[in-house]
Amino acid sequence: MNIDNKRVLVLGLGISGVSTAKALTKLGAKVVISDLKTEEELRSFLTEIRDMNLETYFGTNNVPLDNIDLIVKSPGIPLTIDIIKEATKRGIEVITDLELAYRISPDRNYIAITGTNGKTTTTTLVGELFKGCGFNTHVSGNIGVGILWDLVNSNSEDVFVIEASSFQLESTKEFKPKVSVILNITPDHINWHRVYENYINAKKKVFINQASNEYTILNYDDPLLKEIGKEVKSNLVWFSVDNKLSKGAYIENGYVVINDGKRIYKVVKIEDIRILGKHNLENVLASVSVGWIMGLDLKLMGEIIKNFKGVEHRIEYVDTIDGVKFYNDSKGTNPDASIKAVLAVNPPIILIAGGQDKGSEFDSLIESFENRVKSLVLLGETKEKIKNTALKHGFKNVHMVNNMKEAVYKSFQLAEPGDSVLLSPACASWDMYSSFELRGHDFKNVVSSLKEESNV
Ligand code: UMA
Repeated sequence: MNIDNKRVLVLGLGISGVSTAKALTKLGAKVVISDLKTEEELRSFLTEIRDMNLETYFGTNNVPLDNIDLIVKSPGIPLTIDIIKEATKRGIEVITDLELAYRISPDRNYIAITGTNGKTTTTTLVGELFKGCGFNTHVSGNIGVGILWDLVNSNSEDVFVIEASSFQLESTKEFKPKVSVILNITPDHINWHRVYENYINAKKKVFINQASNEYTILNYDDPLLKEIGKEVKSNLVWFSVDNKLSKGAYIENGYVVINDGKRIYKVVKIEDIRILGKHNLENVLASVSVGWIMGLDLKLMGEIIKNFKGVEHRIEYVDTIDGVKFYNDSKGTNPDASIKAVLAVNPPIILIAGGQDKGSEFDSLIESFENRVKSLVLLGETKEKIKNTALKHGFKNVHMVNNMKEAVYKSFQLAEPGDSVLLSPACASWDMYSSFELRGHDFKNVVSSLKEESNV
């Protein structure tokens, strides 16, 4: 796609908007920017693009659409807002940066990883595998600086490991990676996608355009993905924690192995893997499958996996105070992610949960408590909803708090030596914070002040 001299509206000036505006300017497009936030609120983002000659609309998304050739929207902006509806009526295309990256350079080594949970850990680990095996690698998409700025500063043989969110995938049309991965699918972002089916369809777009010279990697243990596998037209590769496969990645005699259909290769011993929980084994199996398909050295991959300590805000060990261990799983932004954290951390657990209401149900989370979670400390918009679900299931040890400081102090008061305090909200952060990262940092800061106070 030739973008030179095209008039492109970049809707939303967050991380992806800045990356898109910079890349489009470099490619010779005439860039128009719009964001609902004011210039003052966008100051930190504007410093990055201040020397560029851009037409700007702040505090509004009402931009005159005459002469706009294309709209690239921030992934989180819903397709239902007025300007997008008007653009669609006029036949102006609305896409996300992921689609634009593909259209500008369709022949790149794109590896796109999606799923409800585990995306960031898997994307990061796959990035480490390629880097460790000597490839010039860009880890981008839902993490990093935005794919377009990476793309315009890359070489044709570079590898792009992309964390693809359902928001990004929803607005793709032609996008087609060399390798796609879906880790798992459970209900999430229902408030944005309106119904679960739309969310599933967005995820399927990661492989839907792929053909016989490309690869799709799916989780054999996920019943929905087993069904979805029937729709795959590229080379389908399965991975499984629970089953032995005639071809693919799985667990055998305490090792992660690859079966290429003729021989079985040991990659890494399970006890040498540092990231906790069964879900992380799935992430390792998916990562190993990508590496195998792309011809990476299996032994070297094993060494890299042994050294991989995981990602911040994903069941991240924070500290121990008076024998109580604290874990930050702020990225546990849906019930399924939090169930995985509850199953991974050592019980007895005091769970801190609650946040923005995405339309999720919390029954399965409460059911996962069994003998693992002893107390539930709740904050945020969903605290009443989660409390009512807990009581319905007969779980009565529930404590309501107003902020992170109260949550951490209350949890510490409820804990005994040997217990684990786990922040895994099962909800988005956007009711109290601008990102899950800030929520996780707040948790870690409060834990650190608690430690200082208890050492006095
Ligand atoms: N805005 C408008 N009009 C609207 C709505 C929003 O102008 O109607 C503006 C907002 O004021 C804001 C901008 O659009 O200034 C968009 O900001 P954003 O934070 O939504 O987007 P980015 O900063 O570009 O971040 C996005 C991803 N955010 C979302 O998908 C919501 C980031 O994922 C991603 O890291 C970044 O692009 C780089 O690619 C975050 C996320 O939470 C981590 N993702 C969700 C998740 O992981 O569950 C999908």
